Amino acid sequence: MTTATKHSRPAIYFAGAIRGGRDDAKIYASLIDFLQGFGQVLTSHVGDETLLAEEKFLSEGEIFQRDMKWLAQADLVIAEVTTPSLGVGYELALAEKRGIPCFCLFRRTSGVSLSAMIAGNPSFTILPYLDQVEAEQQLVRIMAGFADITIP
Ligand code: 6K6
Repeated sequence: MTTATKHSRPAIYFAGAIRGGRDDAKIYASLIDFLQGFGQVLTSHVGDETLLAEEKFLSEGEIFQRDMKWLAQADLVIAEVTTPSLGVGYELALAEKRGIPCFCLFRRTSGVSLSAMIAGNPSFTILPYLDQVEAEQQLVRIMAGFADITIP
């Protein structure tokens, strides 16, 4: 388990595919909802199913600058990596370089072959899961390392 400074509301950068594909948007939303019980999710819009329609209100440069500002504030990154995404890969690489702990949720029955650049990177903790219940069990264990909570 990663040793980290514990906060009452750790800042969580949740990463999930946007232009990489929105098939898992509902899953992201459920995971974000759950994580909000443990800390502040800086990127809750990643689970918003209307996100792509709203993109026109921000330039790509503004989206990039805003996300980079949030990443700099993050205590940890939790990425759902089942749907491959260039943006998520970029965020993970940057977080790794900055020493921010990264956890990658991966749906093990998806039939997707996870990139070796993620699966083979010892800096990333891969969290395989089947469904929301299993993902939540994984997340409780992770968040216990960052938030002032007691696991029953
Ligand atoms: C809606 C309203 C404002 O901006 C939007 C849409 N675009 C994005 N908004 C926020 N974060 C984004 C946006 N596009 C990509 N990202 C970041 O890259 C997110 O933090 C995701 O984790 C990741 C997704 O990358 P792609 O390559 O799948 O788009």
